[in-house]
Amino acid sequence: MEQLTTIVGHLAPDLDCLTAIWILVRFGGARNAALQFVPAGQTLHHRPPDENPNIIHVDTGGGRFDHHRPDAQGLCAAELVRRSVAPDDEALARLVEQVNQIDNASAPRGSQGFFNVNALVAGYNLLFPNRPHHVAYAMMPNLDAWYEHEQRQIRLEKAFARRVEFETPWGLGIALDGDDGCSSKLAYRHGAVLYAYRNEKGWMGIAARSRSNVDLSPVYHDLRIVDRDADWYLHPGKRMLLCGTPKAPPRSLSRLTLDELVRVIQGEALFMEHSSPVADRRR
Ligand SMILES: [Mn+2]
Repeated sequence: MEQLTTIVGHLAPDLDCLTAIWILVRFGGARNAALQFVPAGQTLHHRPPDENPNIIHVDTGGGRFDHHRPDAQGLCAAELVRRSVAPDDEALARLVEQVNQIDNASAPRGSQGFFNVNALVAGYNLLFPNRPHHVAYAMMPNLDAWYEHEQRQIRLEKAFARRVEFETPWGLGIALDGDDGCSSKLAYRHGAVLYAYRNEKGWMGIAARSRSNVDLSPVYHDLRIVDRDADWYLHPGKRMLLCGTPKAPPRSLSRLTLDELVRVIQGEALFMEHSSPVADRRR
């Protein structure tokens, strides 16, 4: 029978404290831990912080998972817990790196007006001022979702190594096969003006940089000829051309390969249809 763990954080828990608790619960085998909250800096029942291995203090009490001590400058409680519990988890490292920047107030400025994860935590503390454990439980699925996001970023970056670069009338195009379909930002950062993808579900899309003069109307026109049964959707802005997204799963998938889509973007659609209609070749 597992000894019940108690995790102790501080009142009005902040992002760092909440992340430290979440890591212990999700990665540290403390799934059924009880949560306690004390005034910041204190410990449970004023005992030494690391006296009982089943009572774990985070972000308070001056113990091993509290960064408010001289030898933990520049760290945060979540980082101390991460190093101890899951040092090799890349997605977690990325998440905690951002928590650390936020906690040490070195987050990039200029986005103060936008709602962010710190504001979310503040909102939960406003909702539950006397129930810090509610704040902690409310943040768990948010941190889970953040972790999923970081995992996908890593998958996208790995997939990006397999990218195909091609010429378009507007500049560099990048095509990517079999990814999660959302690495347009990576492509733009790499200098592309246009990004084409096909994911493992067969959903395809073309996206162009927002500050560009790309007009995908002619590509849409050609797709309606060579890929006429597919559910292509041209966004009113003319810079997005989609056949299947999680928001709008297609009734009818494209029959094109990614290479063929690239050729359509490059204006070779007529040639493709002339030589042998794509739909017939696929059977
Ligand atoms: Mn704190």
